[in-house]
Amino acid sequence: AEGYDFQAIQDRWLPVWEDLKPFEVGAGDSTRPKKYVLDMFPYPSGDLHMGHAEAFCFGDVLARYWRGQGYDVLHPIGWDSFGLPAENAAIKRGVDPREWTYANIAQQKASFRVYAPSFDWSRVLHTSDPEYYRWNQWLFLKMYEKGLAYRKASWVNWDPVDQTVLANEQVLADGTSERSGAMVVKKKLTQWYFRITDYADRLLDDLDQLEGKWPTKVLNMQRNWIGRSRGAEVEFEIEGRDAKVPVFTTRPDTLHGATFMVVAPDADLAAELVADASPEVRMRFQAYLEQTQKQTEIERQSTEREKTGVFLDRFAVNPVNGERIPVWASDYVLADYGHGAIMAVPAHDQRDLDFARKFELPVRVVVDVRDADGAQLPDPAESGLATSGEGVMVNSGELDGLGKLDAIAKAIEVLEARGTGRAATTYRLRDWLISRQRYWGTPIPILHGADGEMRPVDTAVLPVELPASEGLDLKPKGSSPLGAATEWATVVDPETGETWTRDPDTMDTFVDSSWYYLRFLSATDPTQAFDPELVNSWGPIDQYAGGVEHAILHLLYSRFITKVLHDLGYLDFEEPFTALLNQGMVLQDGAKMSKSKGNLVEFASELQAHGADALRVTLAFAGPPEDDIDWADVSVQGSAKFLARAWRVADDVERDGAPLGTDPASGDTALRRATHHLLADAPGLVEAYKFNVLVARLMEQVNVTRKAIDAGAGAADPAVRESAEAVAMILSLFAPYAAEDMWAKLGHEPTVALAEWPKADPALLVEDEVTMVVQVDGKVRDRLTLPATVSEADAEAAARASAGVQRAIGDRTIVNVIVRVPKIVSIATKP
Ligand code: ANZ
Repeated sequence: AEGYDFQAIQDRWLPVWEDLKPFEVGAGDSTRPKKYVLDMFPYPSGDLHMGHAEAFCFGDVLARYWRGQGYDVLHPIGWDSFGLPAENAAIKRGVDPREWTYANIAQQKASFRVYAPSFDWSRVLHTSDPEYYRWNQWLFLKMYEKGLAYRKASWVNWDPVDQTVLANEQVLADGTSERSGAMVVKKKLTQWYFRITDYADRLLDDLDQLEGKWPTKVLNMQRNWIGRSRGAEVEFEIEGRDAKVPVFTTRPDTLHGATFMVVAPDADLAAELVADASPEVRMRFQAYLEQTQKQTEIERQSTEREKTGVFLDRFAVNPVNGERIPVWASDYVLADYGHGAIMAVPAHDQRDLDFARKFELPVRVVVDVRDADGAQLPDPAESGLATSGEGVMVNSGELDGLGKLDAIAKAIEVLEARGTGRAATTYRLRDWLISRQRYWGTPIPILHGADGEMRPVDTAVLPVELPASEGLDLKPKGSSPLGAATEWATVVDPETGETWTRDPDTMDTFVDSSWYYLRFLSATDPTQAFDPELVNSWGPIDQYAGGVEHAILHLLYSRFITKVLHDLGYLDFEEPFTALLNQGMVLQDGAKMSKSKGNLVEFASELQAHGADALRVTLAFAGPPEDDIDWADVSVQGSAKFLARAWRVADDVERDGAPLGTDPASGDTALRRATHHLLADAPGLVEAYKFNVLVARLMEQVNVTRKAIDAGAGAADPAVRESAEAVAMILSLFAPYAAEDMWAKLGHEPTVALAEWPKADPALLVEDEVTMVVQVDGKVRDRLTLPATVSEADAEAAARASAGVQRAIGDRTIVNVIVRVPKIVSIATKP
């Protein structure tokens, strides 16, 4: 027989699997329990890379595992194929984004086939197919109908390089675009939004259900992103203005200490307040506004920067004490948080104090804050340190003497009684900006009338197909290229003869990926987005796997859309992803791999050189899946050697082993124990994502099996066959080709992937050896190490033979022996 040859094995099994299609799940009429295992679908930006190799390896381990446990497993694959990179690449190379995209998809598909994740290939979807994005449009119209999709003019994040609007989530902490790296600026545009803020509470509260099933880090990132703040809304009268101005505060208890008001320069309110001011004030304000617009949100919130601002020459009235307080504009107040205006309490808020000291505004202490020794903290006006801690209220009328929580409750009560405020909650979360001024996306199915009227496209005529890119200038310019596709954009109503214009914008691709997991249940259904019955029987996703880069955006949007579809009556469940595994990154020499750094490990060449199995085993063995893997530290050759060793065990059994179906009971007990311990431990290891530990256990098992072959009756021992079968089944999670070949050598039909794992025999799991105590007349005289299965007679004999016991008995006569195997032997004597 030849040795282990990964290439020959791949060539042998790939066609068999393609023929068998073992991972296609049927119409759902099986009575077996179901698991839905999903890997975040790839973006077709080229061939697959090592990051894909890792992510899809882990997702596949889980999918294959559940099949081995007797589940029907749905494990589909699709492509997230709309989006900017396709368009940018197309612009650069002058090719059609469609062609570029589908060529990449074809390449990735070909690589996947060899890499062999256990996908159900009958359900493939591409979000850029009209058959898919038609349902994005359907979803949009459902949201529009419910008032959850709306248009508004607002300041948006503008990427001056890509010339497109970005969601807040796409602006990095340093104020640059996640896509182009350009410094993001603000621009006022009319855009489409999804009203995700209506769902803020549910999106936050339901995270508690995912505790222990999602990484804690991701749960916290979601919580911070939603950023719920509880407090009050307080209405301030502004002299010379009819409507009162609301502010949001988390500290209504400090209202008596509010000595001025600050408005965001870029809030509409600021412009309105200076409209009738002197030319000098207006000019100063205008200059300040322009300066503000150059700052990023991060810079504006920085506590390091010296405070700046302009007095608006207006006064507000503090509703609790009637005091007249000046109104300023400053960039540390953000236009789109709370109400874009604040009551400033300099004694107890550091930003306000810095501002008050800079512009010489009054500071009034209203909370008596003390240090640990009970000493009063220094006056903030002098120390420059605001006292934000807890204390007892002072200078605050009816609040005096109260502690923080009581004072907050009382303040809200007073405000409510006077009709000048109420309890309120604010969120950091903003509505989801979904329109993009780019070509390669889902057209927004809205028509605009000459008079500005909007009208949804009739769902019966969906999809609104993207026009061909030919003849369109795809270069970013701030308005969608689709606007120039005149023929496409112009729609004449056949009944009225009126002319309507199509909305030229396309949807954020996060819309596409927010519900794709539902489409896999009905991937080819031309009549509906998804079949609610199928979705409810398979969903929610039992196991989701993918990169931590999606910890906020994609997961939040999917959770939101799931809740919307639940509310619309389509889904029984409200959370899409029951469990989440985030894999680490594949690095090289401690750094992220990239072409420009020259440290790129090409997936295709690794696959070519080592084969799918060795790559997958290497990725699984490298460490806990959540950790980063440094490709410089791993040994693919080591994995290949292990696979060869495992394969040779089956090869030996094929030649000289016990025949298929031999009862293993007569086999070597030590080897059987090892096998059954492995079978017993494997499920827990997979479910705890300890894939590396399980691979190590497989290595151990192969070693003890080899030793048993060398030392004992060769491969003929039925315990060797039993071990080889267990190894093949468990190894199939990591090395499907080698495992299949072993399975065939062991006399089984393909495929090992559908073989149900045997349960461990509890009798073989008990400890091999135990410590038995021997007492003489109630005193412990010896401790003996004996097999756990020792017989009563053998136990008694061993006890009597013990030197310590014999010494204790001496010349006395034994009158009684009580044997309780395997724990104790108790001997009674008399003189
Ligand atoms: C008075 C006050 C007194 C405040 C005090 C804090 C401490 P979080 O917790 O982040 O929600 N604020 C409100 N709207 C703002 C805006 N648009 N831009 C900048 N700051 C704004 O913060 C809420 C607090 O941030 C609010 O409570 C308000 O200042 C400020 F001792 O009101 B506070």
